[in-house]
Amino acid sequence: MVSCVVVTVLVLLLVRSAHSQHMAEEPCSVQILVPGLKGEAGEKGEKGAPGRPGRVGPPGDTGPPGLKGQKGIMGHYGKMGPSGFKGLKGDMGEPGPKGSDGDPGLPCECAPLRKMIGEMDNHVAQLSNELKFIKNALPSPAAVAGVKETDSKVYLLVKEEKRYRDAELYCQGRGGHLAMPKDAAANRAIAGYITEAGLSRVYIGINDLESEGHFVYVERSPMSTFSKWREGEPNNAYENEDCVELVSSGEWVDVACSLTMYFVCEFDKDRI
Ligand SMILES: [Ca+2]
Ligand SMILES: [Ca+2]
Repeated sequence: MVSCVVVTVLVLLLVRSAHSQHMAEEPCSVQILVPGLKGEAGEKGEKGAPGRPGRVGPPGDTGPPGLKGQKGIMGHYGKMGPSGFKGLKGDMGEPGPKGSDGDPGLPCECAPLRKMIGEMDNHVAQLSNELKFIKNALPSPAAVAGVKETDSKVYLLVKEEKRYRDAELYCQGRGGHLAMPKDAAANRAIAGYITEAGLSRVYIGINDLESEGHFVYVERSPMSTFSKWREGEPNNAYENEDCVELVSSGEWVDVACSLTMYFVCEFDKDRI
């Protein structure tokens, strides 16, 4: 009913003269709306709300390189690395200071023990000396077949071929002489030694260099009563045999001193 009234009012305003008779008789039958005349421009409205942000634009061209930045601060410590290889053993340090005296011992019947300990101390000292001697006497251990000792002597078999004089010089350089078997036991010891080493002959410290046919020990002491010449020796063959070799049987043979062969040195134990 309200819409009919509004429509009626509008129609009456716009086409009052032409249709006033019909409108009065049929109030809601006319449905035609006709636009009115253009009105005057309204007042400018208020500024609208800001629009939505536009779409992301395409990437720009790469610009020229920028200046180098400042050095950064130091980073954190890195992780600990794996262990290195074991180093070489260091030199032995200086001996430490002498320790304080120990507590006094308990009284006991230790005389036999003390004697035994004293003897052991002597043995140790003797062995230390011998070891020192051996180290000193063996500058080239590969050349030495070994060391043999009797009660009073140490024998050294040297597997370097030398002439008689050079062999003696070698032994003298180590505090000894070419071996001088002055009794059967010493002769057997030396002969056994060279047999064990698989050798057939070695120089020993006997010669007649100074007086033909008059043999002496290399240390120039006169010969003892002991001798062990092979049958037919010494024969001074070619009038040129003034030195002596000992063969594995233990017998002696005079030979030329210019021959080179292995030799045995001897050292007095009490001088080691
Ligand atoms: Ca001779
Ligand atoms: Ca001969």
